[in-house]
Amino acid sequence: MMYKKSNKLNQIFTALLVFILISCGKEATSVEAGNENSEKLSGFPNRLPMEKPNREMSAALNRLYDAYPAPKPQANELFSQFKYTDLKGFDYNNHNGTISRRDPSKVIFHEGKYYVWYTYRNTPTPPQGAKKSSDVIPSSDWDLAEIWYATSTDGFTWEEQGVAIKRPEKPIVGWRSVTTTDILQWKGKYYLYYQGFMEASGKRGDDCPVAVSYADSPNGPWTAYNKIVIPNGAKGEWDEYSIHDPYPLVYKGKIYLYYKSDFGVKGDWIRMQGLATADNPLGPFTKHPLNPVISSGHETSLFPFKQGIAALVYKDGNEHNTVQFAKDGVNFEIAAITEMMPYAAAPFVPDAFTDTKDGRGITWGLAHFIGLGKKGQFHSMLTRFDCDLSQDLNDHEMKEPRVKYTPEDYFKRSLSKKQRVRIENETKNLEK
Ligand code: AAL
Repeated sequence: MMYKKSNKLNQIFTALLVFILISCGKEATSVEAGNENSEKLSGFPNRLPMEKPNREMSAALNRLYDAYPAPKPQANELFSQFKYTDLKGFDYNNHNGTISRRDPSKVIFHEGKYYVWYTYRNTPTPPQGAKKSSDVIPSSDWDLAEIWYATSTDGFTWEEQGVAIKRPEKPIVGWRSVTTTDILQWKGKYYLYYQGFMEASGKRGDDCPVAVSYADSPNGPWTAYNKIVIPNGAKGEWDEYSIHDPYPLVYKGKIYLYYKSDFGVKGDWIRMQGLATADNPLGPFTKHPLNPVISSGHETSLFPFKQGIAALVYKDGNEHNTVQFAKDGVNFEIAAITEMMPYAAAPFVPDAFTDTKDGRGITWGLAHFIGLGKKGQFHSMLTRFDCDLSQDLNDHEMKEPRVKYTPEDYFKRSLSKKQRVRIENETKNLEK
């Protein structure tokens, strides 16, 4: 009996040993599959390799490794969700359209406070269009505007400080409106670049060049250079009419000023981004021969990232809703696809002006929401966004690719009357 028992136990022990060896073997195969020797498998491995496997793959799988910094968003340093917070400290006259704040500058930190500059419009009426505009009636949300600024100790509650750049006297550049500014720190001085309108926006288009003012302190006083510093392009060139959204960084020892232009025809504007570089903040600026350098976007925000420059490209063009990267600051590639991107994002970029060779990235900034108010009360307001596009943060919530929407978020985007009529007609045609 004992022999039988011990024999039985031996059989069980042997079977158990064989099971363990087989399962270890399988585990090794599947683990190996996740590593470099996946060619032993006929199918793509069941664990996503983090390095490009040595095997023939489809265009999509090759792109996963060749086009993006990582094969999944959770590991992609240039992918992020965006979250938003309403700001405290700004009054909008009950959102009746007479006060607007928009197109904020990058945020800087100086002597314990954050600073931001922005387009400030305070007019007796909301915008009335170019035909009805006058010396006091704005044509657009950014017509008859000044550049104001605000400070904050926490980035959420802001204290408006008042005007930084007033509209100069006619015919000085910007006499009609000074808008859409951005900040540069260079050799201990501060420079505000801004769009200088010499006619009400919308007469032909949104036509303007870029001007600049400078100061020894972010609190001013600001001295206007009173000359056009980024001129419009030559007749027939892509940036002939508008130089918008000036966005200076310091890169490769120079001022890299990115900007947008609207071109094409009214009602079918194409928007792309250009680059102009200079050794002196007051110019001369040299436009890059490869301009436009970004094929899409609108108010495009950029920041030093590793050895290159990253860009938040949203709103317009084939490549809207992308984060892009140029390892040379010029030739941008798509690094990530995302959504609910901040409008006119104005990030806090600690190394925007340090001529860094290892840009750390961004985690927050200001932006704007446009088109607020009831019909005929068009205005905009500033907001805060947060994200994880930083080498120094690993916020899993921001790296989650799924943005949760409610059914109400979808139903808000209802069919237009024209679309309903089209659909009804399609149904009627079926019955004939
Ligand atoms: C903004 C920017 C520029 C345009 C207008 C005000 O979003 O692109 O500044 O001129 O719209």
